[in-house]
Amino acid sequence: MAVACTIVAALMLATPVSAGKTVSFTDREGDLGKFWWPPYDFGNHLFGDPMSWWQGESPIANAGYLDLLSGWVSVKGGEVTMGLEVASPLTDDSKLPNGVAEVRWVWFFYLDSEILAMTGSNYITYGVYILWDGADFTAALVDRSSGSPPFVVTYLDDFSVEGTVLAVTMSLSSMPGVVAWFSGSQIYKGSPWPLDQWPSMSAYGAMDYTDMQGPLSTYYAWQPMP
Ligand SMILES: [Ca+2]
Repeated sequence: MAVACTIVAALMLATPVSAGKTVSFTDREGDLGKFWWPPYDFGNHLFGDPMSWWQGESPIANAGYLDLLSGWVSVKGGEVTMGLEVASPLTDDSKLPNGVAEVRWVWFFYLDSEILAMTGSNYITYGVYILWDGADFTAALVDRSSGSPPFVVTYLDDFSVEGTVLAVTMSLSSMPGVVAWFSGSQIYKGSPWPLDQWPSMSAYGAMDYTDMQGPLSTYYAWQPMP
């Protein structure tokens, strides 16, 4: 009986996998505003050495909805779904941290397979964003394949923010040739840069980027596409 139950459970677990392909990651909890440096000396920081972007206890550091715990990209048929799980739920009562104008949760997609070895371009050809100005959530795909602004911004209807999970679904054909991705959360004080322009680092804060995974050979923790 126990064996039969095990087989049934295995079949049930196998079902979602056979319905599509997924690549996922996990990330430390409580690491907002910290960057876990790669295994070589970079700016005098060695692997495992968390560098904080600010000093002391900032209210931003308590915004758990910016703290990534896991994320994934799934491909099924012609659609790609990307998700992020964060540490604290987003509710009707959630507020932006003091002094923050906008929050962005992002999935960056790359065309260059060499990026996985950090020998090629790190040009972010496609970016998918969920944006929150403290009142409304929107989602958008930014296509920078032209190489120069104004870039093509497509607002996406098929997205969700439910508790601790944010997700976006869109056509995979909107990002032809992508081979790698990683995720992060960002804050903007003052005016966030317009999505159709080059990213501006002024007023920008990188809150949480994917922890290094597996062989720690890259600056960022790029994942392969499913
Ligand atoms: Ca985290």
